[in-house]
Amino acid sequence: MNAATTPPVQVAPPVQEALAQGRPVVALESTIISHGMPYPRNVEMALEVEQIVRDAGAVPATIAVLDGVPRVGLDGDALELLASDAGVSKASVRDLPVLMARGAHGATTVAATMRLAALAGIEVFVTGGLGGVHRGAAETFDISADLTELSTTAVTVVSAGVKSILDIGLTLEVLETGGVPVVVHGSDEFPAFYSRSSGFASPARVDSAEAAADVVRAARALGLRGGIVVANPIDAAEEIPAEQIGVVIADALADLDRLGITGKDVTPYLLRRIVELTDGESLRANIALVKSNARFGAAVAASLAGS
Ligand code: PSU
Ligand code: MN
Repeated sequence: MNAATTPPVQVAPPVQEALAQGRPVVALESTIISHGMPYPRNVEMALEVEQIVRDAGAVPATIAVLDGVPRVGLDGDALELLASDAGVSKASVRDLPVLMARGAHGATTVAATMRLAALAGIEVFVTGGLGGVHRGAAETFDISADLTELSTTAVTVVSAGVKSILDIGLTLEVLETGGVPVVVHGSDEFPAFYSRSSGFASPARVDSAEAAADVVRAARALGLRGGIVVANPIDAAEEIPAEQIGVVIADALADLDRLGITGKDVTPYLLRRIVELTDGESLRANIALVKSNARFGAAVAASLAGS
C-alpha cells in the first residue's frame, strides 16, 4: 500500500457530507485569525464569517494545522485556540511538512490554505487580502508563496485585492506570468484592500457571482492548472481613502529596516502596526471587507455547485 496516495487531511463531517452531495463549500484561512487581527476580534470575526457563509447556503471550512494534522473544517474550540494561543505559527506551504512532522499547530496562509483546500476537493476560498510582491523585492526577493500557489493550484480565491504594503503593479505582473486569471467584481480598477482604488486597471471585470462562476467553469473546461483571483472591492461606505491609508502604510514600512524585520514576519508586523497607527480604523475596514467577501464567495460557490 502506498500511503502517499491518501492525503493526510482531516475533513470535518459537515464539510465531507456537503462535498459528497455536491453542495457549496467555502474554504477560509487561519493566518488572518492568528497573525492578522488582535484577540478577541479575530475569533469573533472568524465565527461571524462562518455564519455569513452558512446564511448564504454554503458550508464553511476553516483550515489550519492542529497537533500536526491538516484540518479542513474547525469547531469553535479550535477557532478560539488559533485566535489566542501564541504557539500557533504562521504556515505557508513549505511549513506544512515541518509542522506535521513535529505535531505542531500552524495557521495557514493563502498559499497553504489553497493547497489543503484542493486536497479536500474544495474549489472556492474566501480571504481578506492576498500576499504578493513586496515593495523592494528587486533587492529582498520577498515575493509571497501565495503567488506561486495561485499559478499551480486550481482554487478560486476571493479577496479584496492586495494591500499597498505590497507593490500592486508587480504583483499583477507576476499573476499574469503565472497564467492566473484576475477578475474584479463590479469595478474597472483592481482594489487595494482598504481602498476601492489602486491606480491599476482591473484585468477583467465581472458584475455578478454568476459571471465570476462562468470564468471558473471555463478555466475548469480548459483544464487550467492554476487558480483564479476574484477581487471584490471593499464597500464604498467602509473604505479608507488611498491617500489616508497611504501615509500610515509608508510609516509602517519605514519601521522594517529600522527594526530589522524580514521574511515571514513582515506581513504580520505591518498589519499589526497599521491597526495601531489608525487607532483600530483599519481593523474595522478589514473585518467589513472579509464579511463582504464571504457573502460574494458563498454566492460564487453556490453558482458553481448548481452547475
Ligand atoms: N494580507 C492581509 N491580511 C493577512 C495576510 C495578508 O491583508 O492576514 C496573510 C495571508 O494569510 C497571506 C499571508 O497569505 O499574510 C502572506 O504572507 P507572506 O507575505 O509572508 O507570504
Ligand atoms: Mn515573504
